[in-house]
Amino acid sequence: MTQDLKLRESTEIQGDILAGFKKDHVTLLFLKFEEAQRARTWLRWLTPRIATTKQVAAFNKAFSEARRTSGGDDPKTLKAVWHGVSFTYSGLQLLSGADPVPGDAAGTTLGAFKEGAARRAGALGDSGQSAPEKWIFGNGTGQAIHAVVTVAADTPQDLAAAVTDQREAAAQAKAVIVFQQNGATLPGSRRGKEHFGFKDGISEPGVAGFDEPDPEHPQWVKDHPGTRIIPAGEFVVGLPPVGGTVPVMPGWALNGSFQVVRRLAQDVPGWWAQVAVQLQVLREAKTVAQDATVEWLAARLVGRWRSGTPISKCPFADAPNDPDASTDNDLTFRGDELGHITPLFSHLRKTNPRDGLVVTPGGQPLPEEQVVDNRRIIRRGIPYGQPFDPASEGPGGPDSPRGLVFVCYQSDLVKQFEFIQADWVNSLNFPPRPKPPADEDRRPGHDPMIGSSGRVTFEGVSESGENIYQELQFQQFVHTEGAVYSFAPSLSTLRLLGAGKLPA
Ligand code: N7H
Repeated sequence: MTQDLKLRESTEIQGDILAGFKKDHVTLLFLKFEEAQRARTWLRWLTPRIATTKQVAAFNKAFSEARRTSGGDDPKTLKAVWHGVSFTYSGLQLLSGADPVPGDAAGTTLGAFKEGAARRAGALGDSGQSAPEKWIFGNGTGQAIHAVVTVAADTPQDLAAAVTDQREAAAQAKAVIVFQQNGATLPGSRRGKEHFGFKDGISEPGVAGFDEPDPEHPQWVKDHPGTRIIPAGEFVVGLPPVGGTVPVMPGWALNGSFQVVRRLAQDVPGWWAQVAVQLQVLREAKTVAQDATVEWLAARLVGRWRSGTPISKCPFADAPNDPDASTDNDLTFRGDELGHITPLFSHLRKTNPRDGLVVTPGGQPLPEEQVVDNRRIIRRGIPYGQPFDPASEGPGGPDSPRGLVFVCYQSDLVKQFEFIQADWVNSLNFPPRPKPPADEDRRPGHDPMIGSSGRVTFEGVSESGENIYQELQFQQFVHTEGAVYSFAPSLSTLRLLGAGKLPA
C-alpha cells in the first residue's frame, strides 16, 4: 500500500462511502426517536458496529482476490455483515440538542440538508404521482425520520439476524421504525442488473487517495480504463475537491458524506411497451431502419445494451458474451455531438456527459475536469421487489412492487445529486446541441429512463446522408415513492453525538 492510498486505511470515514458494502442483501431502517437520552444510548451501542473504510476496503480486496483465484466464483467462506448510519437534520438536532445549521444556509448543501428531501421535491421533478404527499416515507407530513441504518449481508439469513438485532436495539431505545426498505440483487442471469434488465453499477468515479491510478494513464483507475480519478473532497467533506479549495463546513461534517436515499418504483412492462410504441413512430417516420428492434431503441435510451456494452463502441448489436465489453467504461462522445450514435437524451449522456459537451456551434468539447468531475456522485443503489415475470399473477407479476433503492453519496447535495436530477436529467436543453438557433426545436428533452414525462428529439441520418429528426413523447415509468436527505458522519462525530455533543 502506498502512502498515496491512505484513504484505504481510514477508520474515520464510514465504509459504504468510498469502499462500498457491495452485498447482495441490504435493509435500510428509517428510525424516529422519542427521546434524546435513549437515542444517545442507542448510538453508543451502534457506533462500534459501524463499518469503517479500512475494514470494508480490506474485505473487498480479499474477496476480489479469492474470486480471481477461484475462476470467478464468489468465495463462500468470506462473509461479512456491514452496518452504516446517517442522520437527518432533525436527527442531529435531537442527538446534540443544538442546531446543526444555525443561520441562513439557503442555496447551499447545508440549506438543502436542513430543508430535507420533501421540501426540495418540487425542483427535482417530484410532482404528480411522485409528489411527496404520496411518499411512503420521508414525506414531511407523516412520521419524522431521524436516522437511517444500513445493514448489508451476503445471505438473507445473516441479514435477517442482523436486522433483528437492530429492531431489538431500536425497541429498547423506544425508537419507532418508520419504514423498513429491503433490497437484494436480482437472482440468476439478472444478477447485477436493475429491473428494466440493464447491467447497473458499471461507471462509478474513482477516488484520489483510495483507488490506485493506472501507471500509463494516471487520470484513470488501474485496470479500469476510462474511470476517471476524482478528488476525494467531492465525496467526503473536508478533503480537497475539484479545484483544491476546501469549502468551510461545520466540524461535525468533516470526514462524513451527504447521503441521498430514494425509493424509485419501476413499471417494467409499461416502460418496455412504451419503447415498442416509440419504435413504431420512428419506423413510420422512416427515422430508423425498418429492421430496428425494441432492444435497439431501448439501448439508445440508456446508452448501453442490456449487457452493459456501450453503444458508442458497439452501435449495431449487443456483445453479451464479451466480459470486457460489459464493463467497458472507456467511452467517448466526441465526434457524436449530435447524438446520432448515443442520443443526447440517453441516460448515460444525461447523467455523465463526459467529454461530449460542446456549448458553442463548431466549438471545442469542454474538458471533463472543468465541467463534469465536480458533478459526480457515488451510487450505492440496489433493486427491491421481485423480478418481473410476465407469466406470474402474484409475486413477480406486473402489479408487484419493484424498483431501485437509489442511494448516493456526495459532499454537496446541491452541486451534485440535485444538479444532475434538475439541471441535466429534467432539462429539455441538456446536453446542449451545438447547432445554430434555427435548430432550436431539436432540444434533446428529458431523460426517458428516469426523467419527467415529455418530449425527446430522436436524431439520425437518412439513407441519402441528411440529418433527420423525429419528436417522441415519453411518459414517466419511474416514480419516486419516498426520499430522505441524511448525513453519514465520521466515526469521531458518531462518538461525540453519542455523548450529546456536536462539533461546531
Ligand atoms: Fe442511473 N437504468 O437502468 O437505466 N443508470 N438509473 N441514475 N446513472 C446507469 O454505468 C437507472 C438514476 C446515474 O458514468 C446505468 O453503471 C435506473 C438516478 C449515473 O456513464 C443504468 C434508475 C441518477 C450513472 C442506469 C436510475 C442516476 C448512471 C448504466 C432508476 C441520478 C453513470 C450502468 C430507477 C440523479 C453514468 C452504469 C456514467 C448509470 C439505470 C436512476 C445517475 C443501466 C433504472 C436517480 C451518474
